[in-house]
Amino acid sequence: IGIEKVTLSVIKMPLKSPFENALEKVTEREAILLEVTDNDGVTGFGEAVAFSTPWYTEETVQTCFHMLKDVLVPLLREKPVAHPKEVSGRFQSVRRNHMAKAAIETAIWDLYAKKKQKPLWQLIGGARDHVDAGVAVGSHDTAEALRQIAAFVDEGYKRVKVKIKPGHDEAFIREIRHAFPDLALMADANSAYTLADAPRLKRLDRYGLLMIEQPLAADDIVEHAALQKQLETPVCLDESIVTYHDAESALRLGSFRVLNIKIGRVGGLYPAIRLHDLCASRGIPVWCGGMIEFGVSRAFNLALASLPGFTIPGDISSSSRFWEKDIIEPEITVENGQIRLPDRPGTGFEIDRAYVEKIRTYTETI
Ligand code: OSB
Ligand code: MG
Repeated sequence: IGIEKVTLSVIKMPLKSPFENALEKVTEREAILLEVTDNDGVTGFGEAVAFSTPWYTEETVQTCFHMLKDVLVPLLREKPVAHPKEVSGRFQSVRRNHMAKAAIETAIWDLYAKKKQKPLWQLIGGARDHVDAGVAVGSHDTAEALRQIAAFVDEGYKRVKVKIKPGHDEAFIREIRHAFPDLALMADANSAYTLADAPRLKRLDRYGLLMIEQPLAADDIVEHAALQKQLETPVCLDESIVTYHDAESALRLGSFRVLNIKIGRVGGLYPAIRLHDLCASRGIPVWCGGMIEFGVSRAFNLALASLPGFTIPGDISSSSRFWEKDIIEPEITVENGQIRLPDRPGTGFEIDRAYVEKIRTYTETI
């Protein structure tokens, strides 16, 4: 695969309703849509999932744009790659910048799968043709969260995640559990607690949560291990695990019992598959995390979640969860709590180019 051209488009769209967590209230989403054309004229699409500001990780839309244009695409142009698995290795000399790397790496996977005339999920060893749908609720208002959960349960979602933070945890969870006694429910703290809060987190044990996601610092694995020893509820890591080495070290320490895998956070689809394989070999269940993303990134999440170790429903929701209209055709829909994997080549979705032009704020071909 030799790269002929890469078109970067910054797109921007308001969310249907604000998505709030311990760190940020997201009301509008900016992202970079990336189209790669190879020297046979085959194209692939990727999406950079960094936000406008660096609240979730250090990357932003602008840092991704710079890295892609000035560093990563030039590295790929030095010589062709035979397989998309090689792309993340080609970026070895570049530290971090995982979302920028993932944007181009995934585009090459899409392109490669199209060349092979195969659905991406089949190419990577997907084990199921449907994935269970799960959803994250981004409201700290109890009445509003209950209303949203009821609607999502009605739509068939099989797992619901809510956001907690100090002062907004036990009473909130108690009310949700009271209203939905059998719901597969979990809580994500986005690193809002410290180890001193362990007694307070311990009180959540009685609500039968599937897990508590990233309770402590975003770069911690040591204190999470200490916390896990005190909790019955499994600890799931998100922010803390960005490399394979992070996961190995955290497994050694016992810092988590479940892993959230996000393609953007870990630097690409191949690094995500390797994390899946590592966890599978240790009997650790994984699920696919979401980034309030557009359909291109969502489509890669679907393919990833078809792997056998993804045994817990992830943040894998319909296009309509966040958007009035998504950028892909057809849109992703949930039926009976599941999303069907496409049988077309690549990720299996087309881009609505006219619509992308409408919501585009900047574009450049390199
Ligand atoms: O912490 O998992 C997170 C959204 C943006 C950034 C980080 C996170 C989230 C979510 C929702 O929790 C994911 C989604 O449904 O897209
Ligand atoms: Mg999270």
